[in-house]
Amino acid sequence: MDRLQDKAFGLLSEQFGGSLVESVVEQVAQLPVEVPSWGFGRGGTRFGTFRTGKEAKTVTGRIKAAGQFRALTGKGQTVAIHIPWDGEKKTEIGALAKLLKKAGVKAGSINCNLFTPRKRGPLDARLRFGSLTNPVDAVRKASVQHNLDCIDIMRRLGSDTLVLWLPDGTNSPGQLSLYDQADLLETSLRAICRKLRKGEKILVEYKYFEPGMYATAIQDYGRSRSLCRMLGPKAKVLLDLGHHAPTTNVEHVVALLVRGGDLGGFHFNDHAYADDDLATGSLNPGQLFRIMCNLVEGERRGFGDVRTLALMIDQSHNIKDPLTELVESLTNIETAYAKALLVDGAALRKAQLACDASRGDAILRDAFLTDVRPLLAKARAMAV
Ligand SMILES: [Mn+2]
Repeated sequence: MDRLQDKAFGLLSEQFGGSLVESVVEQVAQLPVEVPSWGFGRGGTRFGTFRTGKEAKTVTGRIKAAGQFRALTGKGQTVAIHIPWDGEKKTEIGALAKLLKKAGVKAGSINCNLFTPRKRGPLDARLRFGSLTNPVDAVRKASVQHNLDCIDIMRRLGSDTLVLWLPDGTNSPGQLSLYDQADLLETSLRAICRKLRKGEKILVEYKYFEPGMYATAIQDYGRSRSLCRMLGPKAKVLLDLGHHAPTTNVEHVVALLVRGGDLGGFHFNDHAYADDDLATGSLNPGQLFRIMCNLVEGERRGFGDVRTLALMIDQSHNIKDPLTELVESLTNIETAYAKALLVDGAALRKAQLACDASRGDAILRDAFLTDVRPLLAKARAMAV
C-alpha cells in the first residue's frame, strides 16, 4: 500500500510539479483545525439521544478523547470549550486546565451558553424570552454577566477567543418589537465587548431560524457583519455552514466576508435541510471545495492568512462514533483545502478575464477531480 501511495505521489508531482505538491503537503500539515469538546459526546435531536455507552459522557472523557484525536491526526491543537458544560466554578476551570494539559491540547474558543435555564439565579425559564435581548432587566444583565464571566475563564485557560451564538429570537410579531430587539442586542453586545483587551476577540455567529421560529436577532451574515463593524476590530463574523437558508451561495458569502476583512472563522459541518450538524463535506464536498477555493484566492489577493481564521468543527454525532466522525470531517476539510491549493489560480484568472468560462470551469474541475489522498497521507505523517 505504501509503495502504491509513493507511486501515486510521484504521479501527482509529475502532473502538478514537485514544488507545488510539496508546498500543498506542507500547507495541509500546518492547517490548524479546532475540535469542540461537546463533539466528543453523543449528539441528539429533540426526539432523544441514543447512547452506546462507548462515547464520552463527562468533561474528563471528552478532553481525553480530544487528546486521542490530537495524537491520531496531529490536528485538534485547540479544543473549543463550552461554559458551563465543561465547568464554570473556579475549581472546575482549574481542573479543566489540568485535563487539557494532560491531553496535550490547548483551550480554543470559549463558547457561552445562553439557552439552558440554570437552577439558580435570573437565567431561569424566562430565558425563553431571550438572553441579551430579554426585555426583563435582570435576565438581560445576567446574560451579559455570563459572557463577562466567560471572558475571565478564557483568560484563565490561556485563550483569546469568545464565541457568541445567540439563541434569541421571537415566535410571533406580538412578542417583542423588532426595534427593541435590535436596541437591546446592541447595548448588551457593547457591554460585553468593552471588557475585551487588545489581542482578544469575539466571534459573532448567525443563524436564520431556531429556536426562534419567527424573527432571530442575528439572522444572517449581514446582521452579524453590521454588529461586528459597530463593535470594532475585536469583533468578527463566525460562519457556521449549517446556518443558511437552502440555496444560499455560501462561498459567495465567504468571499465577501474575506474581502471586507470581516471573517473571523468557521463552524464546519454539512446539512441537507437545516442546521443538521452532519459530518463536514459528507454530503456536499463540492461546496466545501468552492469555499476553500475562495479562502485560498483571498489569501493570494492579500486578504490575510487562512491559518489565522478560527477553523472549527461544530457537529452533532447522532449515529456514528463521535471520534471517528470527527476524523472523517477533518479528512474532508483537508481534502477540500488540498484540492483548492492545486487550482492553477493564474490560469483560472486568465480564462476568467478572457471570458472563457468553459476553460475556467475545466481548471477548477481538474483540481476537484484529483485524488489527493497520497498527498494527505504525507501531510498526516508530517503533522503527527
Ligand atoms: Mn455553530
